[in-house]
Amino acid sequence: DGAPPGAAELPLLAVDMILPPGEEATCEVWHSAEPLQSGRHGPIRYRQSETLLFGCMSLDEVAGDARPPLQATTEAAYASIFELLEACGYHALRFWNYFPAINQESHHKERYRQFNIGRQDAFLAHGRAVIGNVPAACALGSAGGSLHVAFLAARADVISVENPRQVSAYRYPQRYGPRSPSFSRAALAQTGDGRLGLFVSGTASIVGHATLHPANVVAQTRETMANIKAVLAEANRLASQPRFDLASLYYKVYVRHAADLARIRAELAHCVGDALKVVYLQADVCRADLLLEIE
Ligand code: 3EB
Repeated sequence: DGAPPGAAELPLLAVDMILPPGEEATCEVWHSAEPLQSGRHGPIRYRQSETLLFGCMSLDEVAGDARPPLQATTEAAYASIFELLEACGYHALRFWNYFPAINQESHHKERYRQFNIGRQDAFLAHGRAVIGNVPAACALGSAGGSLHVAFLAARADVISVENPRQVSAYRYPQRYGPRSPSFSRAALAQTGDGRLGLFVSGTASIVGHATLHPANVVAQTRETMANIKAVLAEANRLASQPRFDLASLYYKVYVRHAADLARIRAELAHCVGDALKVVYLQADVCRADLLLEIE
């Protein structure tokens, strides 16, 4: 009751993620003032305007060949996305990846590493760069269910942003996995209102390529915010006018241990001030020693 006509056609993802105590259930809605059209391509449901396309899919992990099911399913998910983007001429801008047991090992590999292999194989199979001009992303552990991938793509060119404090993720050394993750620290693109939008990737307490402050959640929060600040400075340099600052962002904070939430909240309020717009979720982060990730 009250659902708008065509709601079944809307690209909607329901991700199984635990709400920390005291937090309210949240729906994230991307809206546009432009006319929108719905479409489907394989497992993808999407909605597009002249400037942007948002799509998503949920895929069960199924074994088909010798590859770990998560790796094969990830490759299939990204292959359908790239087919769609090639057909309509949009540029990948930002990906959201959610799947259960992200730090668990199966098939002699951590599942996040299996995911990275499937993702990179799809990039390579579609002739896409895996260094340099790659989209922004995040990858989090859900509480259960399928592999969920959501994405935004832009009609115009996308500008990838890196963080001078961090080794680019696509150049991480092998000790973090046989294939580097294919994502940039942020991406800039024109949005429908004629402005440049900034989409910041999941950001954590990593400097160089190493995790800093492994058991200190307050220090990890502070380091993560220093990284976001550095990404903003780099985005402002590339956008050639200073316009993004910590107070203007919308934050989503993935917290590994709900018990850390009060300390993270206090540190974030200290870094950003009263203008802070934030949603907190409980999720596993893709390195076992990371206690939070902020996008
Ligand atoms: C990091 O900086 C933390 O694999 O898509 C952040 C954002 C992280 C995106 C991804 C992983 C991803 O390496 C983890």
